[in-house]
Amino acid sequence: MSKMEGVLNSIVSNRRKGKKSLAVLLDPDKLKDEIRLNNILELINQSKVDFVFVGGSLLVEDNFHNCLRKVKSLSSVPVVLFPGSPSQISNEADAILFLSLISGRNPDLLIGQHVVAAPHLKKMNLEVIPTGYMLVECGRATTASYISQTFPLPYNKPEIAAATAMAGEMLGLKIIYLDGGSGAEKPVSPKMISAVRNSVDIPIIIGGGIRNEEQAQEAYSAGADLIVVGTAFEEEPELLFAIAEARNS
Ligand code: 1GP
Repeated sequence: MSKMEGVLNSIVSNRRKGKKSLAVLLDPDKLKDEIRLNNILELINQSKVDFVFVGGSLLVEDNFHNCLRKVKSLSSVPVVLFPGSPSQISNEADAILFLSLISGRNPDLLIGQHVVAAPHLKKMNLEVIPTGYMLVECGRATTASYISQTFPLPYNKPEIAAATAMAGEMLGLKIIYLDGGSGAEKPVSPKMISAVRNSVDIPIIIGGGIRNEEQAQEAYSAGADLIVVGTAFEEEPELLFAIAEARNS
């Protein structure tokens, strides 16, 4: 991605070319150890990941800005904020997913926190990407569903996911992010991904519970444009090389 192109344009143009993308999610709370962070960034650079997402539903360690600075200084991969709250905003990143939690009915996460964040974002040089964020029940309660105080979409109801994504696209959102939540027991089902794929034209991000190349491949084949891997990468960073391969197969 060139600096001028922007993150959203790059995802959209990759989608048009049929090119799949991969993002790694870094949780700043888990990256306080500088040596570990340096090693991880080296792997990220070598594996040619397309984006680094930074954020978390609940951050308690006060390491967000430090982590961002490190990532920006040691890697040229575009950095996208994936914020759990308006406190996770920084000019150091390239873009922010401006997440509206459209699977839930918590007004604060549909529009409330956006009102708080908007005047700050307006003054910043950060690309804002309007994102329809949908939490999906994937085997266990996750921090995201607990903290958001919302019911995730039922795992076996692709038609609800499709209708929700359609509404998000009609409201003008530019990307749909279907997320089983960090550490989900299983990934969002290929059935649900294809139902959403067949219902909207905008790019689809899939994350939560993707732990190997096969699961990544299934998500891509079902229609994901970009997949996000967090927990599996934290547990076994080298896995990234295999998962990155799934983009091209
Ligand atoms: C969570 O989609 C991300 O919001 C990544 O999930 O940590 O399970 O890979 P994992």
